[in-house]
Amino acid sequence: MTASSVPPKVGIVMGSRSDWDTMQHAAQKLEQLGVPHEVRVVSAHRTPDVLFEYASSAQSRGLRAIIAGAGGAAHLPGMLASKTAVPVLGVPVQSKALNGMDSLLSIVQMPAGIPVATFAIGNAGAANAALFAAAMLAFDDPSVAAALAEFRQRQTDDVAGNDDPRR
Ligand code: RP5
Repeated sequence: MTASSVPPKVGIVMGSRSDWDTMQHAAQKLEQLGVPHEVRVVSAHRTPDVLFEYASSAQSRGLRAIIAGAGGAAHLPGMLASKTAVPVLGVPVQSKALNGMDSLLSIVQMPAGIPVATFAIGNAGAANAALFAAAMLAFDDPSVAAALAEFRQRQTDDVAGNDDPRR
């Protein structure tokens, strides 16, 4: 069974199709680790009713984490978090006008009471949000724990095996 043919445990959502270039890095990591996930475009300001429905049904559909990427005035992660108890991991997408500083500050500066875990701007943030979601699931999913451990070991071996930058 592939990760995409079982009920999703992680939702990847983004404010626009234009965010996919960034958010595909989260999907790739979850795919590699065998974490069942879904991908949706849900816009806080263009499709607010879809956002409310997505967030309010997330827990009952079995989602254990939502990775939310948005750029500019990036209110998607905070609005999702306001409507669900499922942990929201925010990814600031690199915007054209302000290089993602706007996205980062919009996501990270949540007032006390509704937390959003915030990751780095861009591709690294998307990949790390997926690794973080997998680490959350790994506590009670031995296959995800094993995949994560293997990924980290491979990464360590790759660096240790190529430690002379001239080669
Ligand atoms: C945000 O506005 C999206 O998350 C995206 O990063 C940004 C630009 O959206 P598009 O104009 O490319 O659809 O809502």
